[in-house]
Amino acid sequence: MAAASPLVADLEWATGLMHPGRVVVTRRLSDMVETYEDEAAVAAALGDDPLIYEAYECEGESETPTAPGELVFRTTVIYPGTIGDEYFMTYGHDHVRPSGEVYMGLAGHGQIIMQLQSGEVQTAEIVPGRCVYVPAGWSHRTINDGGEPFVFLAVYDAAAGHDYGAVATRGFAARLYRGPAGPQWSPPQPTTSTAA
Ligand code: PAN
Ligand code: ZN
Repeated sequence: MAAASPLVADLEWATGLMHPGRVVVTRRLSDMVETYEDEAAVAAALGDDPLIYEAYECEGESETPTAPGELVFRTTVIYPGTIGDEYFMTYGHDHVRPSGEVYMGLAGHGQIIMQLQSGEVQTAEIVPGRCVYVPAGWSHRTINDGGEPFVFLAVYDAAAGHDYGAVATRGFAARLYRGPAGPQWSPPQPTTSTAA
């Protein structure tokens, strides 16, 4: 197999846009109605069909690599908003080929939920500059619980593949709601912070 070519791109931290870059994911509410619990709120919001999130990759002279051993880097912007009491979030997925991933916050405020097949859940807040390692085998979803676009960078195995089936079937074991005192996990999750 021919060697992949080096890629160079500039990131706009506030928007996630890459230069040169291209949109690789666009999800509106109509693409993910089953994600939200409040069916009446979904039905009411479907008229406007809000843009929930987009993802970008850089555009090089060659294709995005897919070979094992190569890496892909991608930015995601989740727009601010709620459907009922749930914040705008990504669909969430598993990697087809078990492989880890590094997330880094660039702008805004969000949270990530990670879940093993056993049902064990871990959550973490993501703020600009914070890195989260998602080990192999953990399904993952990110949520914008702030009032600004939540932007992050993800770096992962080019051969990882994205499997949305398990998340579609069993969802995640915890949901993040907009509560009177701010974002609230149900069931409650321990507050995660960086190691001291
Ligand atoms: C991310 C996600 C991105 C969009 O780059 O693919 O945030 O989320 P969904 O793939 O769940 O729609 C990542 O985790 N890549 O592996
Ligand atoms: Zn992933």
